[in-house]
Amino acid sequence: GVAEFQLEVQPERVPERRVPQSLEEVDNGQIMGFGADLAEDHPGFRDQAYKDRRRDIGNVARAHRVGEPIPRLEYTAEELHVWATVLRELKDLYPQHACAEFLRCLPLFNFHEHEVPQLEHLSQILKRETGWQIRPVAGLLHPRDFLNGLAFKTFHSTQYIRHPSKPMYTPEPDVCHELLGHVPMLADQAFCDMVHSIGVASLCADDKQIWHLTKIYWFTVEFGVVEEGDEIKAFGAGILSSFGEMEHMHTGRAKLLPFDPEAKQPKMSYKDGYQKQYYVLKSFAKGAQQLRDYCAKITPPEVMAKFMKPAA
Ligand code: HBI
Ligand code: FE
Repeated sequence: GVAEFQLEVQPERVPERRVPQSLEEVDNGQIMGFGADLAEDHPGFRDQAYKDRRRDIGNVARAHRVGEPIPRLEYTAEELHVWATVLRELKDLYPQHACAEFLRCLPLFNFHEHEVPQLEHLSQILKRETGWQIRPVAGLLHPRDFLNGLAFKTFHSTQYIRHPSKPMYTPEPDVCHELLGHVPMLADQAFCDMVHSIGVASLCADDKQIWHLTKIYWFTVEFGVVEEGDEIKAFGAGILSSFGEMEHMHTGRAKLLPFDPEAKQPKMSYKDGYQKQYYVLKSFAKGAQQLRDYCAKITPPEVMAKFMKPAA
């Protein structure tokens, strides 16, 4: 299956300017997906006050500069209610479905129903635990920019919240998905090492390789599961931030595939319901090693040397 995908990178064909040398050079202003007017299938499409609020919060992200603290956002009572509803629904499912690393890291953030957490506070906890940080972003970033951020140990996070009419659904990342799904895992070092390799691999990737990495990201960071004894537990944010996807995983209806970053990647389901297959990791240490090997194959040695610590 490996030969199906051309993994050999031709560095001279990748324009030098495409490789960011610092986080400042990773563009966080080019948003894809839902623009200010949303779209007919977005729950907030007919709600002008929601659109205005989402745009204002997006502008806070646009104005943010690397190195400055992320501005505090005062959430409204209605927004807090959405956060509380989502947290209440999900937190009872974690002991049964979430992986041990998620359960170990979750209490570090002390999420509770009385307050929507502030990105700056969470970013400081991550810096202390793993050296990662959060950078605010106005919406769905271009995959190249999003993946490049990971090379700088930076997770781009939205700061607005989903529409109150559908607390258990969002067609785009929102603060509930980012904080409940992604942030706890980013306090685990082996998980971070794995994600960092995806980021470094993206730096010199051509567009075809970016698409391959997007799928790798999708089937690990968003929808990955990991072996624990004879069970599988979730670590992907798309599972851990979705009541329905967690139940779906538990039914065992989806096909389980061994994680293989070099294989042609499965089909992503983003408009047609739950995933039809999940990748199963043996462990995060093993996954990190697999991704490091993949990354080394498509990344020039000098870029590897600059961005990766030598293997332990
Ligand atoms: N942008 N803000 C944001 N959040 C994501 O999770 C995200 C993104 N852009 C692209 C993306 N995820 C994935 O499709 C992969 O390209 C990484
Ligand atoms: Fe996500």
